Amino acid sequence: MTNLRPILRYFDDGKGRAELPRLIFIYGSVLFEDRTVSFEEYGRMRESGELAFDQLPTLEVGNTIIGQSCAIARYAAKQAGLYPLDSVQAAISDMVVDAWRDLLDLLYGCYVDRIVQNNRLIMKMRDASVKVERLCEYFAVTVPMHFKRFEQMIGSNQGSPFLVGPSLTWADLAVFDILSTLDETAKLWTTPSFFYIPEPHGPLRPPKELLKPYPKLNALHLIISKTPSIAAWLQTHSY
Ligand SMILES: N[C@@H](CCC(=O)N[C@@H](CS)C(=O)NCC(=O)O)C(=O)O
Repeated sequence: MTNLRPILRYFDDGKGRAELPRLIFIYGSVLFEDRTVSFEEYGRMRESGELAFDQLPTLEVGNTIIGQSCAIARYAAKQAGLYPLDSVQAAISDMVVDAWRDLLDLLYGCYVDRIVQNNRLIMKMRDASVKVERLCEYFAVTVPMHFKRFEQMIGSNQGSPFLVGPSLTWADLAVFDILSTLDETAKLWTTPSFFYIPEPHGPLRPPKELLKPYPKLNALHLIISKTPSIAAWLQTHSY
């Protein structure tokens, strides 16, 4: 029998690459199952070959396993009615979500190296001092470069508070997700999580002023965080 609700699977250590599909499903009132996977369980799943590209997140839709966070989010956006129907607007929204993924890839890249070991592609943790050095560069250069572009996109979108077209799309939720992740008050920087660096090198959190220069992004963040379904989700699942 096929499962009617899609099942999203991800590690149990926070938001990461699974939060965008979650936000899209929640915003669009699409029912889904949110399952956390322990590291032991992940190892077993990887060994059995059931994971697309050996990684998480995955989305199980009926008998099909979809991998890759952008593909999962795009499927969710289509189900939620948040994927633009116009081809050009769709491509622009894809561009924003690809940039969201670049930002996450580069953030994860501050913490881990991907290497081949025992004939397997694995993630190897960097030393804490290297993590700190890379994160400082990420906050100083990578984030402003991307945020400046997002801000310009809203600025040239005919008075709309959103990135693409007149109404909210999955691209806005992607930018909301990365803004929330990079908020210096997010608890993921100071409590045990993938992004937490313990003493003596940490905890390290994004600089206070990181999000200040982007009034349109901050306004977008406010609109989304006040949406009742998202506000209710964040109350029990804060960043
Ligand atoms: N391009 C993939 C990357 C997925 C990815 O790197 N997943 C990580 C967790 S954030 C993972 O499964 N790591 C386990 C491993 O590779 O050992 C996506 O966007 O979904």
